[in-house]
Amino acid sequence: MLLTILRFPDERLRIKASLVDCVDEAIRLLIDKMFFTMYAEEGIGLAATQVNVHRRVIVVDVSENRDQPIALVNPVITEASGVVSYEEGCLSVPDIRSSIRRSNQITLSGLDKDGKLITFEATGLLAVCLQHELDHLDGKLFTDYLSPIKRLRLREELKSRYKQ
Ligand code: K1U
Ligand code: ZN
Repeated sequence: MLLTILRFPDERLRIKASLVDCVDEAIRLLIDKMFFTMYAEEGIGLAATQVNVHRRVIVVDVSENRDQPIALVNPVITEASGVVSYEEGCLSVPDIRSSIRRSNQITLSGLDKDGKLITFEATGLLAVCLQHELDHLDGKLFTDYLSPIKRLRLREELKSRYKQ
């Protein structure tokens, strides 16, 4: 049930995910496995790209009690406003955190587990997490937003870690 999470700098994290044409049993099984993996790894979100499935599926749960799961298929941001900075982490880039600026309020549409179209607004951490997961589906990592100097420092840090 536990899926393997791809780790930076795995090039498969850069693959752009394709649209899901039908929310069938296989997609529902993938969603269940993604939730299991996200909770097991103590994440607040996970994109299918991170588990080497290149389809547009994400799961998130930013609630304190870990009891407000949201699964979205083919998610699209239709409106975005405001700016917020949040210290982000990523299950594909372990032990690295960095402050990233994103929209503070978004409107999102997508299909739920039953293939029903849903639209909702998100603010704060939920908005940040959803944007982070949508980026994964486009092959983008939060480290791509860092300044060249911060990215260089990160590369050095990861290089020394992999040497040990
Ligand atoms: O997509 C992922 O790699 C999961 C990632 C999502 C995320 C975290 C923070 C900001 C934006 C998106 C994580 O869940 S990493 C774990 C983590 O950083 C965290 C865990 C609990 C509360 C807050 C952050
Ligand atoms: Zn991530």
